[in-house]
Amino acid sequence: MDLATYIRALPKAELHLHIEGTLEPEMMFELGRRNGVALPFASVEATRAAYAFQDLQSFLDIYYAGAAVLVREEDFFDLAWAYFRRAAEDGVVHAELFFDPQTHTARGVPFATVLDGLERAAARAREELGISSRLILCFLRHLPEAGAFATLEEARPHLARIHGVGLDSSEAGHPPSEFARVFARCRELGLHAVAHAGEEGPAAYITEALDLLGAERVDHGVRCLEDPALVARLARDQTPLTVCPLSNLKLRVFPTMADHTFKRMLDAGLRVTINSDDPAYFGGYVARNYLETAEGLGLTRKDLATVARNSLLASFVTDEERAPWL
Ligand code: ES4
Ligand code: ZN
Repeated sequence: MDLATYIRALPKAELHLHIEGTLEPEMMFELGRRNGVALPFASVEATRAAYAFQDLQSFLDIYYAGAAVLVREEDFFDLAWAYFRRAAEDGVVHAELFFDPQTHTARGVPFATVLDGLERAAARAREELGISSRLILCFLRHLPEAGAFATLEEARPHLARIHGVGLDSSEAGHPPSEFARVFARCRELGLHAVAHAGEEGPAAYITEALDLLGAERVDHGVRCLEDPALVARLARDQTPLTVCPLSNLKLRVFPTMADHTFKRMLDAGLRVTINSDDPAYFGGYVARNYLETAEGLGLTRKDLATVARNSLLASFVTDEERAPWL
């Protein structure tokens, strides 16, 4: 069996996936036409050509511009349904999807429109593809705490449909501490908590995410190796880290795959997982992330099976739901 086939056959959970980051240029143009939203690109080809990023911010500028074509419930359905179909091909049995309500409500799209479309796709994925899923609402950290609190208020009537909260967008200069109060409120409401930390920001932001936000998983977390005491803590507690190797290359966190710290993190006994982040922008869905990481860092099939198993253990499903996958 070749390596790509082996990887696809591993049952895996995808835990770090921004649904807005699965918007392929073809769909971007189709929805733009459908909704009369003009795009800053001349064609699908010109769009792909513009995906040469310098850093996280240069990506986010394009990512938020693209998301403007998402207007109606069926747009969110089409987006998420396309993702689930693609994920099924990669052997994903469970997905925990991030969504960024502020990106949409700021344009006048109702919170419920976003949620209804995503949920309808999730229900169909469960039924037709056998993929279970959860929704994780992300607060945009480049916006003030008040915006996060306002978003939580909008989410309140829908909390039965939202499993957790996360923190994303521009990391540098936006430490987790700024969102400690809103995360405390979310945890009181029974929501799970995760946060992007240690992607471009320092290891200290990972510690803050754990101590001040109560993060149960760290999204990215690749800069943890800069703090040996933090690594020891993450290993002791088996805190899951949702690493996104192709994202890290596209956003120049590491110059080449050979420079990526994933293998060192795995060898340090950390509960690392592999995820696609924003696959339409970063050049690969989850199985390609596994494959390129394995090829670049010499991961064995046993390593890859450990990583896939980590993803199932790190998901927010109940032990009952998890049992058949393990
Ligand atoms: C993101 Cl790669 C990444 N980092 C932070 N925030 C994000 N939102 C979407 N993709
Ligand atoms: Zn991310």
